[in-house]
Amino acid sequence: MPSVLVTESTPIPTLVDERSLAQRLAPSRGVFERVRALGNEREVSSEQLDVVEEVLLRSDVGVLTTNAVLEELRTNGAPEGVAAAVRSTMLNSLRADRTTSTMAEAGRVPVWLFVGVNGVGKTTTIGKLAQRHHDQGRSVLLAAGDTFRAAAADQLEQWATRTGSDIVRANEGADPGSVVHDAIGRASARGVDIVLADTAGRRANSTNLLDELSKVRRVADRAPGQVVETLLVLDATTGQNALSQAREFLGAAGVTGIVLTKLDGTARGGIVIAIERELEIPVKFVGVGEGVDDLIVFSPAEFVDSLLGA
Ligand SMILES: Nc1nc2c(ncn2[C@@H]2O[C@H](COP(=O)(O)OP(=O)(O)OP(=O)(O)O)[C@@H](O)[C@H]2O)c(=O)[nH]1
Ligand SMILES: [Mg+2]
Repeated sequence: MPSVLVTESTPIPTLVDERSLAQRLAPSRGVFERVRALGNEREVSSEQLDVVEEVLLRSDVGVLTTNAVLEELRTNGAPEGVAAAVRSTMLNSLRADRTTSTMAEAGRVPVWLFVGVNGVGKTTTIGKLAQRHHDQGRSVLLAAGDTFRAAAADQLEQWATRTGSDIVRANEGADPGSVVHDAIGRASARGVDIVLADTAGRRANSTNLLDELSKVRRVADRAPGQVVETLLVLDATTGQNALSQAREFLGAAGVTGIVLTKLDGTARGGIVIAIERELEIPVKFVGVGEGVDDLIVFSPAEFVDSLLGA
């Protein structure tokens, strides 16, 4: 059994945000205002096409989707309004299967592994998801695989306390693979339903972060563990940088889905579409605030409506 260090920690305050998704995404919605204001024309003027192009590019939707929207408007016009035409073309580019798995083979413990560079919101996302799993009746164990600094495990422990989850942590500098290994052993012995494993976003020495993640992943995927989701966490406020970061992680980590955080803090919310289309990995959750409830299962219709709806 691992040695579990238990420390007193201040609980994370409960922030309840009653605002609608459109209100939370107000900065991104603001960018689309000029498109919402365009009328319904059988033929869309070149001035209107310019507005659409400028708005889509400003919102970081990406060139591919922008061109698809312009093509649609040139070919079919906008009998139901430009906003409606843009809405449906954007929706068409978000058709990925975004189901998540919480089931492992018989006798094995399902593991969700979280990867991404530092500061993107991995630990916060784990806390929010721990709550979500609890609400769905699952017991949760958090694995503090970020051993880069002691504060990382402290932060995860606050979320464990807050969400009533078990936690396995080790001292700063410990081998992340062995923390995850111990966590899975404990979860298996106790019949825990799911393990959520945190990882570091940086390394103290020259050892390659991606090599370390591959190693952690191998350990986590060995019986009695089974990695059923590897979620790459990206910060929406970093725009196109998030895309280039993602490309580095994809190969090494076997990513099954993306969590896009801080969508509430950017006017470039269209990055969701660029990320999914260019990486061909589904966006499974989006973060829209710092509170425990501020993580939503990504729903294309709800998202596009919050930008373009009345
Ligand atoms: N506004 C907003 N803030 C968020 C969201 N998700 C995370 N944050 C904040 O982003 C900051 C970094 O989050 P962490 O969860 O510590 O990030 P991390 O990836 O674990 O970082 P490292 O442990 O340094 O690798 C914290 O202040 C979080 O509260 C979100 O969806 N919206
Ligand atoms: Mg962290």
